[in-house]
Order: sequence, then structure tokens, then C-alpha cells
Amino acid sequence: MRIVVLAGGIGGARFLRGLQQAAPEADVTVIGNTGDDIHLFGLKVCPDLDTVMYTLGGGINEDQGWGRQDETFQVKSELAAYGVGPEWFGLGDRDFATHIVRTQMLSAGYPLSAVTEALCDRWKPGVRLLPMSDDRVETHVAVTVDGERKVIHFQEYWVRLRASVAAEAVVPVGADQAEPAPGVLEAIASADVILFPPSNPVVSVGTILAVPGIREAIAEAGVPVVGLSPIVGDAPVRGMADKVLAAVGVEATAAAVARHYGSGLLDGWLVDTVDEASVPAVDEAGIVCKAVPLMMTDVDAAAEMARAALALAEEVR
Ligand code: GDP
Ligand code: FO1
Ligand code: CA
Repeated sequence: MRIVVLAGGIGGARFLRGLQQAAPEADVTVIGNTGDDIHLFGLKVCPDLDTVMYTLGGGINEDQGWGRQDETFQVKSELAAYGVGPEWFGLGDRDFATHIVRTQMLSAGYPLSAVTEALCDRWKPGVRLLPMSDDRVETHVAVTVDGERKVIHFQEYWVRLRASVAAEAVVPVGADQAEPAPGVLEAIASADVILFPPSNPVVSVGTILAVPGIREAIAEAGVPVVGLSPIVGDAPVRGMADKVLAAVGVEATAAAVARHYGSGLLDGWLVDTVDEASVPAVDEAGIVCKAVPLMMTDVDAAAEMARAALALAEEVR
């Protein structure tokens, strides 16, 4: 079975680990979000691609959900000693090697998709990891801080400000000129099932769908598209999805996210059992909705969720 998954970072990666356990025979292609990418110290950092690669490759810092395990920060502290910032983004020594190799290959003319394939040769994540695009896309957020309205990089909004102020607008800069990376449209066209994991609906799945051609390809694929809600009990399980949902005028509920993706895209939607009451609201939108346990407390729980998603896909096929 060929499965295509649109993934951000932590939520997407943990779901994928469950999917691999639930469907070990499946051929999984991940279309990864690159809107979180940031250029620091002359290096290109790809947080969501790296989180998927490290998590499935066994190198992730499990508690954090990002960065490497057994990490040290000598380079970071030396940079700070030189007064070279920013200090708020925690880049570890082991992680630096990934960004050096990536930047070196990009400078040599390799596209991001080829670079990602090369990095995955080491990590062997067990999925085909495609960036959504080889073109530069970086999500920025409009905020008002100390009375001053400004636009900052998503990473600064999340990592430095901890999303402590309202996100007035979320802009995936470059998305409208970006092309799907090689293999992305082909993977969607030949998929048997397409899954939206419990990833951030705006800055992860939303950014991937903002690349012209991807949303249309999914809508026309003619195969079941099933999503899992990242919102449980009217709040994100972690992170700032409520803030960025507010920026696009969507309330932080499981039903609202399903409607946001739209019945033109979603055939099935899984909500957590605490959101059972919202199931009729989603069904009204022409999306078949089911309530199942949706907390990825461990790999087995994520695998159960993956099995439920695949079962729902067959139900709506
Ligand atoms: P990020 O790029 O690191 O933010 O990761 P993603 O965008 O892939 O996923 C972030 C989303 O995953 C957040 O909105 C969380 O609410 C959601 N999430 C994280 N853990 C869980 C979980 O156990 N269950 C569900 N349903 N959602 C989760
Ligand atoms: N997230 C943080 O909350 N604090 C950090 O210092 C941090 C550093 C970092 C370094 C490399 C990397 O690949 C990811 C990193 N993240 C950090 C996570 C990153 O902000 C992700 O984009 C978020 O998880 C939201 O997608
Ligand atoms: Ca992310």
C-alpha cells in the first residue's frame, strides 16, 4: 500500500513512528514542511525535515521532540562568546553537522530534495522524505510588541517569544512562487491513501498546502484523504496551534480544523474521544468523522491511531 503523509515536525514524526509500526509493509512517502526553515550562522536549518529524519532514524531528543539526543552546546557557547547571535535558538554540536552538510551540498548546487535524500542515507528513516518544495519558503508572523507592529520569523515567534503575543497574520513567504519538489505530485498521484497527521494545521499542513499544485493534486487524487486532529478538548496538545489558528480566523476545536481543511480535501477525520460531541458537526460538512483515543503517549498509542486512520480510509473509499 502506498501512503502519502503531509508532516510538520513533532506531531507528524511521532504519528509516522506509529504508522510504521501499524503498517510495516506500507510504502510511505512523507511530504515535509519547509516553512519553518531558518538561516542562521550562514547555515540552512530545516527543523521539520530534521525532526522527521531524527525521530524515525533514532537520533531524536525524545523529551524535546526536536534536536539530537546526547547533545552538547560548545559551538553555541563559543558563538555567544563572540557576541554572534541569535542566542535564543538552541543549536547543538551534533545538530550543527547536519546543517553544515546540508549547506555545503546546497552551495554545491544540489536541490534540497537531493540533500534530504543524502542525509537520509545516513539516518535510514524508513520513509521517503520529500521537502514540499526545493524553493525557499519561510513562514513569518505579524505581531505587535511594545506598541510596534512588525513581522518576525516563525522561529522567533515560537522559540524566542513562545507565542506569548497574538499572531496577527501568518505568511509563508515564498510559497506562492514555490514549486512542488520533484516526486511530490507523482507521490500524491500514485498514493492509495493520503494522511494529514496531527500536525499544526496552519504552519505545518497549511504551509504544505500553500505550495501551488499540492492542494489541487490531493483533491484530484481520487483516493481517501484522512486527517487526525491536533486539537484535543479545544486546545492543542502542545505548541501554539491555537495562536496561528486564531490568525487565520479558525477556532481551536477539532471540528473547526476539519472544516478549515474542507470537505473538498478531507474524506475522513479522527477526533479524540473527549471531542465525541463534535462528530455530528464534522459529519455535516460531508466528512466522515470518528472519535478514538488520539493521545500519542507512546508508539503503541500512535500505532493505534494510525490503524484507526487506515480503517477509516477503507470505510470512506
Ligand atoms: P511541530 O512542527 O514540531 O510543531 O510539529 P507538527 O506541526 O507536526 O505537530 C504539532 C501539533 O501536533 C500540535 O498542534 C500538537 O497539538 C499536535 N500533537 C502533538 N502531540 C499530539 C498527540 O499526542 N495527539 C494529538 N492529537 N496531537 C498532538
Ligand atoms: N524549539 C524550541 O522550542 N527551542 C529551541 O531552542 C529549538 C531549537 C531547535 C533547533 C533545531 C531544530 O531543528 C529545531 C529546534 N526547535 C526548537 C524546534 C523548532 O522550533 C520547531 O520548528 C518547532 O517545534 C515548531 O515547529
Ligand atoms: Ca514545525
